[in-house]
Amino acid sequence: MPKRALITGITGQDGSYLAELLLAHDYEIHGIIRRASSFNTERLDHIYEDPHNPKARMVLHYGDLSSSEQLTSLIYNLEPDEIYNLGAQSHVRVSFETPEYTGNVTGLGIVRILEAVRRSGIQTRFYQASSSEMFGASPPPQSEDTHFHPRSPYAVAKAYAHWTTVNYREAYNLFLSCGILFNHESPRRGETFVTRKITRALAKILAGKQKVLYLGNLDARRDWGYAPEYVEGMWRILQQDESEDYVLGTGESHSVREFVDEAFSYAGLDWREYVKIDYAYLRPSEVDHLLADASKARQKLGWEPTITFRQLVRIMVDADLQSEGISRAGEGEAILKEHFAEWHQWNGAVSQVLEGRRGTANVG
Ligand code: NDP
Ligand code: GDR
Repeated sequence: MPKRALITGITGQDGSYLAELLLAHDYEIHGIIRRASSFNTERLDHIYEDPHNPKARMVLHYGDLSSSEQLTSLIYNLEPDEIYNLGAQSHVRVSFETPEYTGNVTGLGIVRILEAVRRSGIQTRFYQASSSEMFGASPPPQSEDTHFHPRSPYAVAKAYAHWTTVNYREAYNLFLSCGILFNHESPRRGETFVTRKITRALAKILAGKQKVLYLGNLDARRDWGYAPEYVEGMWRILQQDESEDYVLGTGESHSVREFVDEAFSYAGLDWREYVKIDYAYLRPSEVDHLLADASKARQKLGWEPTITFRQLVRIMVDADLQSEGISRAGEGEAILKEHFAEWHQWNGAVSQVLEGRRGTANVG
């Protein structure tokens, strides 16, 4: 019998990579998607299967983390072997404008799922997408033992969800694990997160469609890794004998300024001629420096990211140049071919998603 997984947030960056990984491991996948007035499944188009096909191994269901009606019935009816809770209002800056909504979805959503798991009595393994943002103002490096000091409504909501997961594990002896993931990026990263905003703007500047890139705080430092490697870490966390929490990150941090510099110089431009500061992008309270100590994951999961900061930038720049129809420098493609021969390939998943933004994988 193939394992059955339920994924919230399947239409997001991580959800789409995780779906690919689990399909490669022969899982049957069920994903929860939100109803929208336009297609919101473009990251899944390349793996979409017609639900009329009885052999389809990926099925999408409408639902929302702000309501338990669909979450509960799916958990009762599907009895998944594994549940990955990746759904969230995940934008930190936006959470200052929508603190109540963010608390409801990113925080309280977990209770809706865990109550269904507890009450149904099913034997499932559960993964919670916790975040390095929970460390906030705690000085680097940050590990599983570092004190949480959240600095945004998003991070407060994630800390609530994290401690709820820990509490349900201790109180009800359930298999519930949290991955405390540091920033991870890819060509599928949402366009308003800073890395993708930079690589996308760079491509548009080269295409003659944009003149200026407006950014906020260039001094913030993040530990940036490559997303497909992180979803593999999520999966490994649920394959362990014991449920525990793990930090995943590269152990190297760079400033936003360094990211801009690396991207623009790779494309042969001087970023100072194009970047301007817009104070609207500053946050009421900022997280200055995140740097992972992922030694526990290295030792217990055998997990270690291989894509470096420089390589990550090249992968993302190449992908955005390609989607603007500009011939790319080509290093990104070579890096991916070398590192991901099996389930994640440049000429399979990544480029198809970039080129085929059609949104055909609807369920209605
Ligand atoms: P994305 O923002 O790309 O994806 C978020 C997903 O959640 C989307 O599928 C989105 O659906 C869905 N979602 C949003 N609101 C709701 C809702 N009310 N009900 C149901 N689903 C909803 O995030 P990532 O893929 O980057 O991240 C995955 C998870 O990991 C998130 O929980 C994020 O907070 C967390 N995380 C991410 C890190 C990163 O660096 N990427 C680091 C640490 C944690 P839709 O497509 O319709 O918007
Ligand atoms: P982050 O990611 O807040 O770390 O959360 P983001 O890319 O939004 O910001 C990183 C840093 O860049 C600075 N910055 C800007 N950010 C954005 N978005 N837009 C700008 O124009 C800009 N200019 C400078 C920010 O101030 C910040 O310091 C991400 C999300 O994926 C979360 O869901 C996840 O939990 C954490 O990473 C780990």
